Amino acid sequence: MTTREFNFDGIVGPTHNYSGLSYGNVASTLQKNAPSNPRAAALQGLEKMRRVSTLGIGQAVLPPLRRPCLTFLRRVGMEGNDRQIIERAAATDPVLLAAAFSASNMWTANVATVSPSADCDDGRLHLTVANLTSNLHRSLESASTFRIMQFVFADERHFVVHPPLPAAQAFSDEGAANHTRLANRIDGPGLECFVYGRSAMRAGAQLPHRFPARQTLEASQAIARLHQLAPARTVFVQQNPIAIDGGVFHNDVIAVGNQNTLLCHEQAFVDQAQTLDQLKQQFADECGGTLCVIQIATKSFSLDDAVKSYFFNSQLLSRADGHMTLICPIECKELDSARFCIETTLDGDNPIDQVEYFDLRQSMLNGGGPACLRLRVVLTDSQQQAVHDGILFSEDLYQRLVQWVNAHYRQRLLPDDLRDPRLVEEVDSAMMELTEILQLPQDLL
Ligand code: SUG
Repeated sequence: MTTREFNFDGIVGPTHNYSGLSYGNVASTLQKNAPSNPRAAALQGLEKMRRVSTLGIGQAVLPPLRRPCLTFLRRVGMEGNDRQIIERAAATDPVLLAAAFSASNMWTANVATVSPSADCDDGRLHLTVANLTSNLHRSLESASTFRIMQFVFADERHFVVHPPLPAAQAFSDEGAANHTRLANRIDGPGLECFVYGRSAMRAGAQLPHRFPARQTLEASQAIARLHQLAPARTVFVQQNPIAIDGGVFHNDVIAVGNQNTLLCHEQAFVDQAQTLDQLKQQFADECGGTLCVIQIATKSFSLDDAVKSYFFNSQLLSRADGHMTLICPIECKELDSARFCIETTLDGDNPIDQVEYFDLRQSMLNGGGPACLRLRVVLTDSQQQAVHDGILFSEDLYQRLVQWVNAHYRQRLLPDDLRDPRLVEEVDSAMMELTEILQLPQDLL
């Protein structure tokens, strides 16, 4: 074994539903109150993990969080026993109930930012759990995620797990969805590119008018300090506010990078030409070699189509032969302009020579494509041994999880069903069994 990229995918939770909770996320808003199929959602995610693991990429799973989050409902004044709390929340404020039930930690690209040990001054891998303060339902993830990450990456000789940044607007952080690591060699030092939507303290920056900018510059800078990154190998780039207003609520909806390749839309960044030149120069100076930038022009692929198809939310993976595969959502196959982009990318002079399509519609309808469902973690040989091994993907784990999903998950769920007391019982028994399958302590979930 050598240094490898692992993809930690979130197992979609049994309460996956469409409550329209994410303003600025077009799919989430359009899908509000439609029925979801949690079983199909979880199986679609597992299918993708299975395929990725056969491409030679490391694959691991992260568990769903126990829902509803009753501690939250109690903190906002819903009193009584568990059942009464749910009834009260349903009667007084169903949005709070939906937040408490959300399965949103399935999008693990948002749960943390990870810097591999080759980039960090102390030679350990650093991981900062995201506070996700931009949306109420997502902010409820961070405390539990922190405990899970501390358990999974427990060995302090190899890993440093930082708690979420202070839960203030100035430090609003959405994790790896706004962070790309570029490197010439996977085990060499990389260029860490942080993309922010706004600055909390600096006046004068261009801002979106319609939708909120979730990531702040101050959060990204704090993470770079915590991770002990060398300033020469760290870049802070502003996301184009026009893109945010067009529904690009995270940078990974408009750009994806892998090793020496960056694939992005023409409208991804502020001062794009200058930004890309700077990235190329720093890459050459700090990583050695040439950064291959594939820029897709607006005239052949509109911002709207990028958001509709989620082409840039594809996973870009290096295979053992040195070439790269794109794992695209099936929606890309169904849109002429996206297909055209894929064909020209495959034909171009760049490392990408293969594409595979996946049906992830259940997640896509809430604004989460292939790349949203995974957190990338580059692990050295000895770090791989140190990670909790109950979550490492194998054919056996896949089979057990499929069986578990089929036994416990509903095939239809409406936001209105969240008040059904039987749902809580179903989730509890599912989570109990999952802790056994993944060899996790019972009180972790
Ligand atoms: O934060 N959707 C998620 C989607 C996250 C996608 N992640 C990345 N781009 N990396 C979000 O907006 C919808 C929940 C609802 O409406 O029920 C939601 O949270």
